[in-house]
Amino acid sequence: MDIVLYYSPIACSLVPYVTLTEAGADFEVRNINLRKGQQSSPAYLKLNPKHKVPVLMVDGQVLTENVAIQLWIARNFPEAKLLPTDPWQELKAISIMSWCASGIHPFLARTNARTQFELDLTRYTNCQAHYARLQTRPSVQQCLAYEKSVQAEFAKAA
Ligand SMILES: N[C@@H](CCC(=O)N[C@@H](CS)C(=O)NCC(=O)O)C(=O)O
Repeated sequence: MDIVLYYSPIACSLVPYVTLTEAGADFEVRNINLRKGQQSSPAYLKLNPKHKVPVLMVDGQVLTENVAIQLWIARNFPEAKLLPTDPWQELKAISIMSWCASGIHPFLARTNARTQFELDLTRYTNCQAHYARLQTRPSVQQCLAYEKSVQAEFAKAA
């Protein structure tokens, strides 16, 4: 299976980067520089007319939207147990992912444009604990290291 992830640093494309890594998938990453508007190039718009990352390409077929991409990864790498096997619990997990995609993400995207995420999270203790747990995952550490390397590469090219 040929898996390609279109990815940008500081963007929600880190989600499939992490889950593909958790799944042990062999995947190629193609970097998109959002600041340079590469998501609006004619070639990229053919892949995703919504001019967004992530895009997952599987054997030449294009899938967009993080929730769908997460479901594809979970279904194709069941041994990674990315989603609960109990049907109701699976739906609960999809419900949370949908809330992240349709509720939280659009808000953060607007906030990011104004303030670069300068949010005070002190009173959100569950959120902070979740963030701390995430930092301990090797897949997340790998993704953050990759993110830094791409940022450095983009800065050099600027
Ligand atoms: N609903 C989409 C949102 C994707 C999205 O908003 N991606 C942002 C980065 S986090 C993007 O590519 N923005 C570039 C643009 O809008 O031109 C998903 O869940 O995959």
